[in-house]
Formats: sequence, structure tokens, C-alpha cells
Amino acid sequence: MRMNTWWKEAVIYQVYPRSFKDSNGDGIGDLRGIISKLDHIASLGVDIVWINPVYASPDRDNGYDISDYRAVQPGMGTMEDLRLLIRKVHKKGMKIIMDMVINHTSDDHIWFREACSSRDNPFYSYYHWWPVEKGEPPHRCGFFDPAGKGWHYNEATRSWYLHYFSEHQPDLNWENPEVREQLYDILRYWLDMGIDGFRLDAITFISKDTRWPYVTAMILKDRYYGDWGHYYATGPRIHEYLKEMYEKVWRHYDAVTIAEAPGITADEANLFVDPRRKELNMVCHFEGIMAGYIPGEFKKMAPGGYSLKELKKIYTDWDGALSSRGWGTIYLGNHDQPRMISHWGQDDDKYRDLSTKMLFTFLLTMRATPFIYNGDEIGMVNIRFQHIDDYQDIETLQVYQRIKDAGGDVGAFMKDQQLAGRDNGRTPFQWNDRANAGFTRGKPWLKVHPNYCRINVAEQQDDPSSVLNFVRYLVGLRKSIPALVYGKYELLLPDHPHIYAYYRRTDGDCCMVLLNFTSREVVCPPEFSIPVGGEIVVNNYAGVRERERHWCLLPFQGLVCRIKK
Ligand code: TEU
Ligand code: CA
Repeated sequence: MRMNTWWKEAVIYQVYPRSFKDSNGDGIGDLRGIISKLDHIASLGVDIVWINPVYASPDRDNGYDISDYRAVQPGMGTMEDLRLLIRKVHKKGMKIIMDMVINHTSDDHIWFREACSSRDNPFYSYYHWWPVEKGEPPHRCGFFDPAGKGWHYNEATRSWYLHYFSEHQPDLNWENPEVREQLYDILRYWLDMGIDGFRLDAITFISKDTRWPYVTAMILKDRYYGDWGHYYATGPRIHEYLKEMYEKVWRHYDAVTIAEAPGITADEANLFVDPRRKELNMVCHFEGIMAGYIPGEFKKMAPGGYSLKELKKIYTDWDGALSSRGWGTIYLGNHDQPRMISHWGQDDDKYRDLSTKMLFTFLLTMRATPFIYNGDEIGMVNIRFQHIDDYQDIETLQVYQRIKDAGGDVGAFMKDQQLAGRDNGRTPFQWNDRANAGFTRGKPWLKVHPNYCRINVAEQQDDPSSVLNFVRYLVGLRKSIPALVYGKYELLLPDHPHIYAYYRRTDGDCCMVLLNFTSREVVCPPEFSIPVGGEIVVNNYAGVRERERHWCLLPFQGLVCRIKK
């Protein structure tokens, strides 16, 4: 039997602090900036605010390289500002969760600076090392490494250290109980300060097979879908660690725990979130967000784009996997992804608003806790940089270098990045049509999208037909119809290439959701009937077109029809 809980009913709003609002003119968003915009966040009707890392960091990866877990990054503000933010969020009746990066630290963290000074240093065992006497280490992938390598040589200790991301993000050695105690202590520190939970970065990667087996391309392909992320997510002690973390931390708080879960498939999800196992509450999987990319290539979209049929299968499989135990999440964009609208909809002037509204209808009517990424609520789109110098993201820059060094096709990479590059989702938030979109009075750290004069909050604030007000309406609707949260999800027309349709059903209530994911007009198949006496509660067009008793969906039309029994 499934229990109803606040975080299942919640809508989460993700704030990327660097790009949200700058309060002091240094061009970088900060905590005071977020505080000044809490009215906007609250106006959406969301329940939980998730902020990306704001801890002390050399910012090689925009805060995902923490150098002090108990300090606020000076550029972000002070500890007082953070306490104020927590108080103000609570005062508005919302909750706040922080991002926690404990798979790795910054190479500037005192633990690592000590560790790499000598093999005898007590902190040496806080990280994973491969001593030179053993020869070359077995290959591991470093996602953000210019050479693609996951080991980096350190002269002082005559050994390589492990880093799944960049060389500036050494992986912590969770085998060491002292490391684990340190980390649990940090989690408790923040919970005691009053935050309501965590999004746990790359948490599926914390356990390593320290027999360090050779993982050849063949093994990777045969056993791990050719995906290093999957190999990394299947460490032998992962669930032991998560259970321990539960006992030592979560058990004592009413906090929500959300795993960022690269490498996890639907059939593994309950290992993390079945409440009987006492590990975590929810996982954010990558299968939906990665649909359409060519496997084995770096963020290269298949020529025809993603297939809706495949997308439906992924979300339906995930729903099925979590239908009786556990609970899911859904997101269509975040700080690691292109803009939702450019990725899954069509971002030209003709269809931008319509397809954004359709996508939000999807996002907010599925059986999973939805995440809204800041900027999507006004329909912000990819900036599509032309020059490598415009990018700031370590991933883009390092992979560019890797391809260049290997004599690869840099031009093709630049083109792929216009769709997939992470900086597309990180351009400054567009508040109004004044200088720098009202984000900063200084020079923004990343270019503002030139369309800010037309696409901004001020423009949409009071326009009843705006994307912004559509999102506010949908959030409210989800909160007022329990079937949209807890109702059973039943996929209709699974093989239809253009329409995504499903029921959300409880005993006395049913919502039928009909979404046209394409720019063509589509007639619903004849076996698909119009519900008699249904009430249309969501529609991104003024009306509904019918043709001989068949529903006809206009380009990117999204409809929710409520059928009460
Ligand atoms: O992401 C982890 C992760 O798996 C992604 O890095 C993913 O591989 C990549 O973004 C695909 O482009 C988290 C954070 O969300 C991300 O911002 C960090 O860069 C990363 O961890 C390292 O901490
Ligand atoms: Ca600032």
C-alpha cells in the first residue's frame, strides 16, 4: 500500500543561483538575488525550491566542486543571507532543499590538499589512489577530462587519483568509514539549520569496485549498455552505504531525499526508493532526458530527432516500475540540459508558446513529482552559441579539447552543442526588457539571450494568455485534482507517432490527457472516442476541433479532459 506524503504532492522549482538574479552588480546571481525574487517563485504555486550548490568552491564546475561543505561561496553571499533565504522561503509556505555533492570534492578541499601531499598523510585514504608500482591503472572514464581519462597522476604521492568528472573533482573514498562519518555530519549540519532535504548529486556513483577490474569496451558494451554511467552506478556497496546514511541521518528528520541517478534503469529504481528498503525517497533518472541521443556518441542527436514512441515507452516503463512502491520524478530540463522547449518542442516564434504549454501539460499531469527549471515558465530557449569562446561550461570546453586533440570534427561538435550544450540552460534569467534582462546591472557571467526584450517575466506577468499564467494555472490544477497526483496512469495509443495520450484515474475521478508533440494537425484514430460529458480543464488553444466525431489535435495542442463518474 502506498502512503501519501508531502513530497509526492509537491511541485519542485529549481533555481540555478548563478543565473537567477544578481543583487550586487558583479554579474553573478546570488542569495540576495533569490530572496528578492521569492514572490515570483511563490506566484507559481510551487512547494519546494531546490537551489544548486552555493558552497565554497573554486567554481571549476559552477559549484559542483566543493572546497568547504560548511561555508557559503563568498560570491553567493554570507551564511546570514542563506539563513534569511531559508526563513523567507518557509514564511511563504514553501520548503527549500539544497544540492549536495558528496561523490567527489574539489581538488582545493583541504582533505584533498592534505591527501595529495604524501602517502602517509591521514587524508590520503579519503580518496582513491593507484600507486605507480602497480603500473598503469585500469581505464576509467573521466566525463569532463580532456583525454577522457578518469585517473590523474599526482607526483608527490607517486600515484594516480580517481576522478569520474574533471581532474579538479577527485572522487571520495566511501570505503573509509571516517569519510562517511564526515559526510553524514555535513548532512546533519544543514538539516539542523532548517533545510528540508537534499538533491544528492551523482549519488549512484559513490561505491567503487576497489578490486579495480579491467573494464574493456567489450565488457562495457555487453554488461553496461556501453555506458560508463551504468558501470559507475552499480558499485558493490552502494545500497549498504545508502542504508547506513538512512540510519545515521534521514531517519532522524522529516527531510526529502532525491537522488540524481545517472546510470539507473527502471527495473533498478526500487532498489533505491522502495520505502521498505529505507534508502532514499526519489530518483531522477536519465533515460527520459537522454532519449534521442545516439548511444556511444557524445550528446549527438539522432538525425530525425527523438522518437515519441520511444519517449512514451520510457516514461511508461518508469511509471510501471514505481506503480506500487517507490515514487518517481519527472523533469524535462535542468542546468545540465538544453532548454526544455528547444529540446522537446519547437522554439520558433510560431510554436514556442504553444509547445511550451503542451510540454508543461505533460510535465504537470504525470504520476511523479515534477521539477520546473527556472526560465522554462516563461519559455526561455537555447542561445545556440556560435563560438567556443562564448561557452563557460567545463564539460563543453573539455570535450571540445578532447575532440580537437584527437583530430575529430570540431565543427560537428559545435553544432551538436547548439542543441545539447549545458550553457543553453544556464543563460541569465529574463526578468524584463531592460539592460541584461534585469538580471544584473554589471556584466553577466554568461551572455543573455538576445530575445529577452520579448521573452521575460514583466511581459507575461499580467497577460492571461501567457506561458507564465498557463503554468500557474496548471500547478494549481494539479494541486486541486488528486487524480493528477496519485491517480493510476494508463497509456493510450502506445504506437501513435505524434500523440501522447493517457488517463489519470482514481476511483471517482478520471483525467484524459491528450498531447500533440508535433507541428502537424493530427486526427485521433477512429477507435479513440470523445468522452461523453467530459469537461475540458486544460487547453492551450481556444477550442477543440472535431472531424466526424473524431478529435483533431492542432499543432502542439495539449488538452486535459476531466470525466467525473
Ligand atoms: O551531474 C552528474 C551527471 O551525471 C551529469 O554530469 C551528466 O553526466 C552530464 O551533465 C551530462 O551532460 C551532476 C551535476 O548535475 C552536474 O552539473 C555536475 O557537473 C556533475 O554532477 C558533477 O558534479
Ligand atoms: Ca552577485
